[in-house]
Amino acid sequence: MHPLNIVATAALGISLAGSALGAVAIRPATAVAYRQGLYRAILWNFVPMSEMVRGRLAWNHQGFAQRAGNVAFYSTQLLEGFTPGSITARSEAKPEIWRNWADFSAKMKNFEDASAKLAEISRNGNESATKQAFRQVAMTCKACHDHYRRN
Ligand code: ASC
Repeated sequence: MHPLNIVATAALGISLAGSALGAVAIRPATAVAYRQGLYRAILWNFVPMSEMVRGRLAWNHQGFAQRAGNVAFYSTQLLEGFTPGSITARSEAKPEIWRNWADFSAKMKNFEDASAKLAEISRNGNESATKQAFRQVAMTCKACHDHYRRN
């Protein structure tokens, strides 16, 4: 394929995936790679926050707030990556996600809301309030993983 055609195809895929017409054929492997990329980016930011909360890394209020903002931003982009039935050998997603979509998306919303709250609270710089809000976010991670992630 001509390189410009590849660019055009990619642009079309992105614009349609972002629209309400989610029926466009996105390969499962593409969706899995997209959401795993986001989860890795979230983890990249989450681990240093976790280390600060546990006192294993020096408390850095600005660094924490920056990472919390990153997680809040990424969190809002996860759900669209769960295109219907997109499971591959690499995926840790369980089919229960699509059988319980209302519950899954509500749990995802809890993660988004808790992350937004953490980003806001951490900007204010109160260490104990930030730690408390971080634990709330971690619980929303776990709530989903317990039901909808393999392993
Ligand atoms: C992590 C991680 C998760 C969450 C979860 C919070 O660091 O990899 O999946 O935190 O364990 O309970």
